[in-house]
Amino acid sequence: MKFTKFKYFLLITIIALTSCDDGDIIVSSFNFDENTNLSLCQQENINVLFFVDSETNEAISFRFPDEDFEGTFTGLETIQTVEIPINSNNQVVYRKLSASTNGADYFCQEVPPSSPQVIEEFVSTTGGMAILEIRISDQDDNDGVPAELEDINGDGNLFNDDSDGDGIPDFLDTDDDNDNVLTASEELEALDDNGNVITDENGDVVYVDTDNDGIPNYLDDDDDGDAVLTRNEDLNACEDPENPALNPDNDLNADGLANYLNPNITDSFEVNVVKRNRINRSFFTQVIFTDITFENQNTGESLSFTNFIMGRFQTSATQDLPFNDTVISEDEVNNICQ
Ligand SMILES: [Ca+2]
Ligand SMILES: [Ca+2]
Ligand SMILES: [Ca+2]
Ligand SMILES: [Ca+2]
Repeated sequence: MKFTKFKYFLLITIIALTSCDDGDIIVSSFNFDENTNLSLCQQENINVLFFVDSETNEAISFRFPDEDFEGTFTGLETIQTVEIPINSNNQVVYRKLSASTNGADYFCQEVPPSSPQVIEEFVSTTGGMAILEIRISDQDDNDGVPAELEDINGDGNLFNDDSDGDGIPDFLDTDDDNDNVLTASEELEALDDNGNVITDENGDVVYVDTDNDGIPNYLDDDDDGDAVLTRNEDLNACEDPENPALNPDNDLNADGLANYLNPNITDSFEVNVVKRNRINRSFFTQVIFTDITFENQNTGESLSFTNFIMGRFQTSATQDLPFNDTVISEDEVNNICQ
């Protein structure tokens, strides 16, 4: 038999009532929905998404071997749907337990503990599909420039603005001009003589533009306009050759100003690499099963669902962009001091 998520609570309640006539203690509800907060644990290459309801002592888990499940998050650009067939390797297990348990303790070990006891168990049979819809719920470079102001062409699409052409859109780029001075250190608000923040005709903040070339410093790869790239005004980059600093901001001249902001100092040292672009991203994964059948391990009774929503899994990670081999390696950075 098949029924939708709207009906399964009612139907299982009927089963429960019917079964009680036989003297069985069946109290399952399968009461999970899109807001059920799932956790993930990993054993070797096995992933387990799980949830334990501490009030009803119901536990649901989805075990699936996938060596690179976390890699899905690393390379994710917008949204991705992962489909996993349900079979003897990829199983969904529903359990009613005799007492409460810490889900991580219960699921994240090779052999589940003998206590609490399993009162009732349904295991998925072969057939049907797990659908993991993964999307980015939050990402920002937190560089101090509001995301809407990093929409340089103003078309409402944050992904097609890449001022320095490094493949990382400005709103995710911690160094928007690739000059090795992080935007967070460069996007200084311009102040008038009274110390008030200057705004343009739209009311937007005006940022400091040292060489007055119309390009604010955080988007200008030659901030002082002396024809030496800011990235190469990093004379002390190799003070510690094992750990190149990549920071033009700490090359101060006698007046206390950094060389890259002083057009009278044009000494240069070639630095042909850029800092890593490291940001925090959050992900939201909705876990749904389609055309899935569960079998009661004691009675053999089966339950089928057209759509069974297990819940949602949320995680966040610190990641280096862009997601290809143009990410600067430690070797490349060290080579500038050879
Ligand atoms: Ca940025
Ligand atoms: Ca910069
Ligand atoms: Ca700059
Ligand atoms: Ca310069």
